[in-house]
Amino acid sequence: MSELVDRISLCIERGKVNKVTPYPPDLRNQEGSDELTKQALAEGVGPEIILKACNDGMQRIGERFSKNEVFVPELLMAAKAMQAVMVHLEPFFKKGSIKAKGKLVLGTVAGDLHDIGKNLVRMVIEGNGWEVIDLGVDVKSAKFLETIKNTPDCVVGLSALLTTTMVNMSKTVQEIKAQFPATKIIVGGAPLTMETALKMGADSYSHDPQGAVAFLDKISAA
Ligand code: B1M
Repeated sequence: MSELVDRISLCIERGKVNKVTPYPPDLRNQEGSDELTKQALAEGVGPEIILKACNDGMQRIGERFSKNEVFVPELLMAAKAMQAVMVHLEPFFKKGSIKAKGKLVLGTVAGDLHDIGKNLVRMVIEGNGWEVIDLGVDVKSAKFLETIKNTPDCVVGLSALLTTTMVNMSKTVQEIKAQFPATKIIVGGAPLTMETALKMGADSYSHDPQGAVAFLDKISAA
């Protein structure tokens, strides 16, 4: 079983999506993250274990990218392999209650195209009974402001993966707080900390989806 999980992790790192994709050439005709995830779930491997293996694979490809051993195309293939896994994991995260506890307006901030983490956050939050309005990636402040205007009492979640887009996140937080001071904002993403989050004016920060759920549930209980 652990061999299967290790193979999924390797598929993420190497960007192997499924058996028919020719990339990477040395894994040609071998099963990819798609088939292996299906098989692992059928054999009773928990979705959290699969997710952890994927994150480890992402971590390794990220480190190799930092060392200039791989480049953007390899990152893109890793992202594709991860998306193939998420299709299978989504139903497990989405098993939630029926009546929504509240609404979260979620998006990756302007200039930032990373959405794997944001999509995971969405799945876990939806699975915990919140309705999520997902604005996607590269979301400008104006789009957040317009959506908040049309969604009274919503909470806002912002994601950023780049050090450079933290500036845009900060700008978005400030613009939201200027127009809608009562709107609660939670931010997340690898380059952030609670300190940077509070400094930009957000109400909270979480380094994982579960922390975001805890924050939202505290708001809905208040
Ligand atoms: Co890029 N990338 N990337 N990338 N990429 C990183 C982030 C990087 C750390 C790689 C590295 O150098 N080691 C680096 C950023 C360095 C920095 O600024 N600190 C980097 C870079 C530099 C870039 C480009 C600039 C490369 C270039 O073009 N030269 C470029 C920027 C494009 C842009 O956005 N404008 C770029 C592009 C890409 C791809 C498009 C190829 C692809 C993304 C595809 C996609 O998302 N659809 C990509 C990928 C795949 C990565 C890595 C390898 C993996 C990211 C990921 O999906 N992780 C990444 C290296 C790494 O992270 N190890 C890297 C898995 C995911 C589950 O984790 O996203 O952290 P994460 O989400 C977590 C938490 O952060 C948290 O919960 C999630 C689930 O646990 N979280 C929240 C996230 N949002 C939250 C919100 C919350 C709460 C928690 O509340 C609202």
